[in-house]
Amino acid sequence: MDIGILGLSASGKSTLFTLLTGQTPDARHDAVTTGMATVPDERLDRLSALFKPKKHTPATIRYVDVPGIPAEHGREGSLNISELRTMDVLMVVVRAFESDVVPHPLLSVNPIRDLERIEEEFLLQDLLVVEKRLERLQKDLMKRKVPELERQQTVLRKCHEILEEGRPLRSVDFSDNEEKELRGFTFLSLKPLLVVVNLDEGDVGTDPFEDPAWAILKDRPRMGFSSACATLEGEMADLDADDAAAFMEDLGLADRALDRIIRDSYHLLGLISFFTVGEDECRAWSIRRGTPAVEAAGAIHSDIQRGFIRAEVVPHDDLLETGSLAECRNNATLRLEGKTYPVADGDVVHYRFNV
Ligand SMILES: Nc1nc2c(ncn2[C@@H]2O[C@H](COP(=O)(O)OP(=O)(O)OP(=O)(O)O)[C@@H](O)[C@H]2O)c(=O)[nH]1
Ligand SMILES: [Mg+2]
Repeated sequence: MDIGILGLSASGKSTLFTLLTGQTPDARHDAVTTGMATVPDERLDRLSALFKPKKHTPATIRYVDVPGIPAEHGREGSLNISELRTMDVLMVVVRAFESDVVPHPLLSVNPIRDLERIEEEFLLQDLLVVEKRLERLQKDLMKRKVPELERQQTVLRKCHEILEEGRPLRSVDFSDNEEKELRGFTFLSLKPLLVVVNLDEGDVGTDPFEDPAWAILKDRPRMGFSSACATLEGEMADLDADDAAAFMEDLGLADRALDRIIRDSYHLLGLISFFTVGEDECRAWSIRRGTPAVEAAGAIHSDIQRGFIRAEVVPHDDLLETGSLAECRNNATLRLEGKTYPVADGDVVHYRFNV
């Protein structure tokens, strides 16, 4: 599960990547760097405060810093396509900060224009893939009718129409079967998209998306919208927790922009968390929404999945309220669930298994 960070050059991608992951990107121009970010979760923090475990293990997600899209002479070069195709979510950093020291590659600051350029590039790349495949299919189907290929042709024709209209594929509700057909093509405009506006220092605390110009873009499904001022976040990262809190209060900021970006990323990846608790470790595990209990066990260990007997499940807030698993057993907030139970976000799960 990877989130690719992309955008025009000098938009602040690497600065944000470092703040999110603590990793310094490789300085080589074409290098790709990967780093992990911790998913902030106050539910897990509260469970750890209750159990005082030896180990506290939050969920993590992976970011990939992809080299910038050059925009020389007002025209961007091609995207680093092969890197982006393997990503699950794309995070586009668009620049809203002014700087004489670091000129914008297009010489003026306009985040909506930059986002639209990148989205156009996605559409173009997807269109190329669709057209090439449709051509091939037509040839093959002339020779021999194959039902599978005909199905693929139907879906790709639909995609072609959407892309020609200038709409990203993620804006369409495909059926499960259609989605299966499309999976292998790794279309860029089908991937969930997180837009991060890198704010000017002077605009910290304002919401850039209130500008009506964002309205059409904001209506699109499977997109997230966040903003941060990378330089300010960098300054805050150097402060200790108390000073950072005071600093944020001075600026009237309710929460950390980086935390919001990570939470939005997690959400766009389609992930939820369940917890395991105890004196040894309190830990968050990432699964897709709707994952059955037996499969979720596999996130912890394949033995637990293989030897699954039952899952003991209690919502985290019930556990926090009663204060112990034993008490939850007594008051029946702790339930026994079978293999098919879809684990819910925030469940505390204790597996019984036998191998
Ligand atoms: N004033 C200001 N400068 C910023 C901000 N974010 C990044 N910068 C500066 O912009 C320059 C480029 O930042 P990077 O993070 O390297 O940008 P990038 O998008 O990774 O650039 P490429 O990898 O070359 O495409 C650096 O000098 C940063 O210090 C910001 O919020 N405000
Ligand atoms: Mg960079």
